[in-house]
Amino acid sequence: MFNRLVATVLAAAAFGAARPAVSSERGYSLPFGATGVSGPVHGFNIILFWACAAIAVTVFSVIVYSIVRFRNSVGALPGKTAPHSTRAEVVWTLIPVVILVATVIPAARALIVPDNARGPAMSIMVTGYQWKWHYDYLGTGVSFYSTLAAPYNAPQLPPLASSMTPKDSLLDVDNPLVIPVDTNVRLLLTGNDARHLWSVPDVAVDKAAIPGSINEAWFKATRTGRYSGQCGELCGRDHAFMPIVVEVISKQAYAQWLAAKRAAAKAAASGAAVAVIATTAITPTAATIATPF
Ligand SMILES: [Cu+2]
Repeated sequence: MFNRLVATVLAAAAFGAARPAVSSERGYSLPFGATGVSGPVHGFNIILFWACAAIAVTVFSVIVYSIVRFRNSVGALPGKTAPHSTRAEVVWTLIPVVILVATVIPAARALIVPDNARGPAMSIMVTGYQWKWHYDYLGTGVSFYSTLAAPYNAPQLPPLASSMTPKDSLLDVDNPLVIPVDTNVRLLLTGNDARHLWSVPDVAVDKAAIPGSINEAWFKATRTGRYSGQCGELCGRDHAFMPIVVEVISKQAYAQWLAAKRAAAKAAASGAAVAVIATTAITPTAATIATPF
C-alpha cells in the first residue's frame, strides 16, 4: 500500500515535470500581470490561498486527531453530558468574523478600482461574436476582427492536427488588441449574438459582453508584452476557439501602428467605393434587362 502511494506520488511528480512549459508559465495562481491592478489582485489571491490552507490544515488536523485518539477500538466512549461553553462559542464565531473583516478592505479595493473607468486616454468598443472578437478604436476609424490564429484553426476540424504542440495552441489570434503602454484604456463591451466574457488575467479584466447592454472596464498596462486570455462565458459550439491577445507596445510604436491601420482603412474604403462605382457602371439595371428594345 505504502509502495503504491510512493509510486503514485513519484508518477505525479514526473508528470508535472514533463508537462509543457505553458502550464508553468500560466501557473496555478493568477498571474502577477502587467497593470497596477493585476499585481494587488495577484497578491490578495496568494494571501487568501494561504489563509484557506491554514484553516484547512487546522480543521482537518483536529478531525484526524479526534478520529485516531477517540476511536472505538481503544475503548473510547461517547460523552453522556456535552459540556456547554459560551467562551468556545464566542471564539469560534469571532475567528471567522475577524478573517472576513480583514479581507474586506483588499477585496473591496480589488473590486472597486477596476470599475472606475474615469479619465480614459482612449476607448475601444469590444464586441463578442460567435466565435470571434471585434475591436473598434473609437474615434480613429480603425476596427477589425480578431480570430483564432490560422495555424491553430485545425483543432476545430476533426481529427486533431498531429503537428500541433500544446503550447499556447488555442491562445493565439490573427489580429491582437494593440495597446500603448502607460495609457488608460477604457473598454466598452457588448455582445452581438450570445453572452461572451472578455477575460485577460494579466490586465485584470474579466467583464461580460452581453447583447443589448454595454459594460465598462479599464486597464493601464505598465509593461510591454503579449498577454493572452479567453472568452470566459460558454457561448456556443466554438467557445473554446475565440482567444484574446492583448499586445502592449511603446507609445511611439503604437502611433506608427495606428497610422498604418488608418491608412489601410482609408485605402480599403476608397478601394471599395471605386469598386462600387465600377460595379454600378457595368452592371445592367433591372430596367435595362426587362426592356431590351
Ligand atoms: Cu465564449
